[in-house]
Amino acid sequence: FFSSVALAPDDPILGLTDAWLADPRSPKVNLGVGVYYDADGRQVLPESVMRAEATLTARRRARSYIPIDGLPDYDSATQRLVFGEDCAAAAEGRVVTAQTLGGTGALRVGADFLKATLPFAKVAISQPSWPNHQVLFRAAGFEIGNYPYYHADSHGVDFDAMLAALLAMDAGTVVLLHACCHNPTGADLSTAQWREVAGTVRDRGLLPFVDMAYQGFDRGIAEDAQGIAILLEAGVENLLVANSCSKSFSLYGERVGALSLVCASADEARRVRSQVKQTIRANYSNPPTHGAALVATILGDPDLRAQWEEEVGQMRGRIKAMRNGLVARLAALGHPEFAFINRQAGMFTYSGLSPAQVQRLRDEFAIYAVSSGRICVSALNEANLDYVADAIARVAG
Ligand code: PLP
Ligand code: TYF
Repeated sequence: FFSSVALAPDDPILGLTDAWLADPRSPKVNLGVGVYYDADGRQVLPESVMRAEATLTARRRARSYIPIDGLPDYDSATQRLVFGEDCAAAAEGRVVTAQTLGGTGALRVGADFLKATLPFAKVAISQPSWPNHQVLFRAAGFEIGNYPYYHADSHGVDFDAMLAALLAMDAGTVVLLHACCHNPTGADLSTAQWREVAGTVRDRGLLPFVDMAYQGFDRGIAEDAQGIAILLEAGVENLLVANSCSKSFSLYGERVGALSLVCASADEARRVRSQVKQTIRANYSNPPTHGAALVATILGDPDLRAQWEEEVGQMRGRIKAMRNGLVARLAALGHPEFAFINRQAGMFTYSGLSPAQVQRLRDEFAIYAVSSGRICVSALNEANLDYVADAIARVAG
């Protein structure tokens, strides 16, 4: 039965970790996958998460099934995290939030819901984007197009080209936007640019789907969600948000995220929720308990929440310090042209290195990066910064 099954390619990012693990050389550095590492190169278990864990353990909860759309406390706390405390749409009962299996699950449930609701819609994704965006929307059955986003020379957003593309899209096109910390480029829209995008999306009748996987990693919790608030202020009637707690709570493997859908009325929201639940039911029935319970515990306790925000701030600060460190070392090695790295937001730098240069980093220095030139800055630390900067300077010529 399976004799004709072809070998599928490895995930272009997760596959790098396997190759790095199998590499016997020392030193070796994994700058591939977007995971936060601390100053000692270790993944972190935030203190706030550990304290929430202790609270949950003491409660000795039975692990019953939870609702199809997730833990109510988690859903409401996440909704406030994503939309802010004073969101009119939320107060009017127009926002549906459903716990999902990470941000990926939110994107897929959202894509399945959209395919069932708007079967002929096109989907537009930034060029470039996280490769899984294509994978997920294609798997849901969509035809996918790209809109120009990145300007290689300025290392920023090619805003004129992006806006022209939005203006040329068919009404009803689903436009995937990164809320902050654009993956892979680290180039984000400014507040003024968000306002223009919001007005254009509204006037052209486009449907925004905002992916927020790095809330808190650029400027702060509310600041990084500004695009969502701006879209709503502009009067965009419908909007989807996929948010992830993987990075911000360091809960990667617990698979915690949420899909939120802004609707035109509370009645519409009731109907939309019923369909989202149908989609979830047909996939995995209901989500897991533990990660969402941790997040709900943290967000529901002012003390834990303050500690968590502080811990996110520390991660953000360390990444910025590593950007600075890399830029300074490269400048000292005769490469001041990498100064743009300090202007990029989030976990990644889109270094501009070619696939051949990335291959040299791997072959000659056991440094693994994504072939697009994307480097995970949070994998840098004082112990490997000189080594990495020196290798980049060598391959950059
Ligand atoms: N969206 C983007 C842009 C990401 O970089 C990631 C990274 O993991 C995700 C979504 C998915 O997050 P999760 O790991 O929570 O599924
Ligand atoms: O872009 C990244 O590195 C993260 C992690 O299939 C990731 O978003 C990468 C690939 C993938 C799932 C998660």
